[in-house]
Amino acid sequence: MILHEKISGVLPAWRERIKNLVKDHAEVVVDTVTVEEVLYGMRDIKSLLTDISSVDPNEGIRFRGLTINETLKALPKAKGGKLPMVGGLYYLLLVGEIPTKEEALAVEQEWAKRATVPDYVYKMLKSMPKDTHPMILFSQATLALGNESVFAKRYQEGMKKDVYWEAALEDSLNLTAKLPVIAAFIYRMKYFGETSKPKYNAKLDFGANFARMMKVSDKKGYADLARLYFIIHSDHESGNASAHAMHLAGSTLSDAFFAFSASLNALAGPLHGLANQESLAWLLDVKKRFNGVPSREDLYKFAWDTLNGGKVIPGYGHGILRVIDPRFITQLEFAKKNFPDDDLLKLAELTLDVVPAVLKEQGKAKSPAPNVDAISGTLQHYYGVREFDFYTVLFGVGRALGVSANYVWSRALGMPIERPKSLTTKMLEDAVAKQS
Ligand code: NMX
Ligand code: MLT
Repeated sequence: MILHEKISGVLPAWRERIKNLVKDHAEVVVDTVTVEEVLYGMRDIKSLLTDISSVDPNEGIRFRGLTINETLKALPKAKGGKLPMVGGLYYLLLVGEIPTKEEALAVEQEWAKRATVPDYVYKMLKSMPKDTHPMILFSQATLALGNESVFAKRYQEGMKKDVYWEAALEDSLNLTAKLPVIAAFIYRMKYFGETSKPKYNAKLDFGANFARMMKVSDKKGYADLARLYFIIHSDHESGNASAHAMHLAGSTLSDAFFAFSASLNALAGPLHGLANQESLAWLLDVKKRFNGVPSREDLYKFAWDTLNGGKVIPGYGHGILRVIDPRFITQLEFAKKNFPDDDLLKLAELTLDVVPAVLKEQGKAKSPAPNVDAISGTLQHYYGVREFDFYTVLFGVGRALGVSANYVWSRALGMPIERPKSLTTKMLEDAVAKQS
């Protein structure tokens, strides 16, 4: 299998680099820890290693060194579409090189071979109460797939540490192949009462398959939106909650299914991935209240009412970004190109004009700029996916690509169990007293 071959090729030199860092430079200081950082979500402490992506606070994401625009330009395009194959992105994340068309297609073919979801997963999903949140269903299905984990089985058989990554890669390919099928099944079952199993078509790529299985391709272009969506949501370095949750669970040698379920459980919070559902709900509330796109003044007042009600304005602010999220800009450009006259798009643009000003006036948020979630729902809404409590599942399908690539590399580089040290309040006060 091509990914296995390619990673095997680059791995020895990478292991050597890590070995040398530990052997010769173990005591070099990379960062210091302040009281604020201990008390404030460990925000800026540099303490995680990843080569899959990195985020500069003033620029945004780079996948293996490439900005979003460079990534979209460099990756081979899907047949019949304007955007790249998701398989090419997975190759880039895992291998660190831009794939040829054949290499991207080889990943797509691996997925097609592995896309069958076991019957017991469908049965389990069908047995849940109808009002279950889609993220609960999605996380449960992911966890259930662990029954087939290659890693767990080989570990029990005494697998050697230096080949953990091979089993991790097998599990990651099996997991990522099945996620679009499970997500589409949850969508059709929950909102349309359909319980037939979606069929993956080996002649189509990941994005086109997803569009077909969701059955929302009434407007042309949903396959391209799916490709764009999964690519830009794939990774955001290692410290965000969903990536970190997967890394932490995986560091105990939990298999990729356990670890990804943990990742989804972190993504499901309103301060993280669930903000995409909240953000569209907020825009729709505005539209309903003012019977369409309001005036700037009305929107300004509405935004202040949200803040005065003790709520956050979803889709705005960020843990580390200090500029407009480039993932927001990419989606805005896609929307302006494909449906410039949409009312919700106009409202999202007006919000971009008003909300940062309101947040600045309030003076609390470190960044008043929009993040990825401020507009992703607007795009889904246009193409007919209007059941907004489903949106975080879409985020999860994309996020699986990055966090599973990290999971494979963490096993390949022999990353140990993660275990930071905690302090009591008294210890912290003592540390302060000692230095004052
Ligand atoms: N609306 C209202 N208040 C905000 C917002 C916002 N959009 N963003 C930050 N603040 C507040 C924040 O609640 C905090 O208040 P307090 O001191 O009372 O606790 C203060 O500003 C300082 O927060 P920051 O240091 O700027 O932000 P932090 O790093 O703690 O949190 C987020 C980052 C993303 C959780 C925060 O900006 C937020 O809640 N945004 C809205 C939810 C959202 O869009 N989340 C999705 C993020 C992207 N993703 O996909 O994960
Ligand atoms: C993400 O994509 O994970 C979010 O932007 C949150 C983050 O990076 O902290």
